[in-house]
Amino acid sequence: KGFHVAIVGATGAVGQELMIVFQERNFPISELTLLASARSHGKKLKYCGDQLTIFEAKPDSFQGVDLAFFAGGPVSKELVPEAVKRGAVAIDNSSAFRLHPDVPLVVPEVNPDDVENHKGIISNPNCSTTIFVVPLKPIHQAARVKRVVVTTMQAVSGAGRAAVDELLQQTSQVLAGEEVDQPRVFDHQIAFNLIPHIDVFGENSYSREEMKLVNETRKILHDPNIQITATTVRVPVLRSHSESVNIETERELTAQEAKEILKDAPGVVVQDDPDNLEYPMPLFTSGRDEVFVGRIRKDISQKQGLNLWFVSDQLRKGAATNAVQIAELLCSRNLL
Ligand code: 11C
Repeated sequence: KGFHVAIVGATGAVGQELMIVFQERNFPISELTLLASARSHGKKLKYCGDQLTIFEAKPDSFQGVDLAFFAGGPVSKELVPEAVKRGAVAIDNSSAFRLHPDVPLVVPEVNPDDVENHKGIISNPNCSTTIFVVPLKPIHQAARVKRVVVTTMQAVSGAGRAAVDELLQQTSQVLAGEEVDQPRVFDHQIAFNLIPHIDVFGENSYSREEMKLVNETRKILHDPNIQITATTVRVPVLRSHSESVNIETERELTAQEAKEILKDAPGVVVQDDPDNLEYPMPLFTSGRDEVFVGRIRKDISQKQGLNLWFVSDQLRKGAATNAVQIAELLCSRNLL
């Protein structure tokens, strides 16, 4: 026996990845309803050998659905409450409800107990936050993290399938010596460039993506005092976000101690042997579910400081895998 599952945003990068992760993890599904915008209504997608028809997502689409996965985007705000009203539990990958006090924001390796009090909605954090907190939590537990300076290098697929096409198209145009088309997804050419701007800027001059790292991390770690400052950068990488992380802890940790802590941490793979050219890179983390950590070293500018490098597939651990892990957690605790 399984659940009647719906995916809202089935045609997008995260929706597609959800379908792969369900199959890989053998998630118990008795019926799968694929929902998307009106544009995709009537199209078909293959799942486990069957051709499934996509329907336009509407409030009544959730009749009889046990578990609704929202891949992200503005549609969540309206349709997540409609799904819950009809008896579904919603796992939402949009930013709409993440900071709401009644909505748990969950990374199963970090704060699994937060699912206990859910009221129908569980939020999946922003991809850069999920990748950030998986290794940060064990260090926080061991030595209390006081302050973090993080710079992200985010793959274009974080902005969806059209962004991937834009990078590929611009790259081939540059290589062919042609004029590059006017960008549609990003504000500037992304091929052979870096853009220090993800999501809109707020009044404090930080972008919304940067403030998500601050506010979501505080909520997940249950620590409103942790000081975080972030710069988020879009890079011409197809898949996997990277993060350069400087941590100041209350108790001093040696690099070796930090390495030992991270080796034992759930969801983390330490890949740190610079002499043999071993460090995490997006080319090799894509398609994997763990957060890879390397370049673990003392911050030579302060005693309580460490520098680290995190890389993880943001469509997997940063989105689809984390959402399915939340669903597995709900099943194992009889919370569905
Ligand atoms: C990106 N992190 O890489 C963004 C995408 O709040 O779920 C996800 C935005 C979010 O562009």
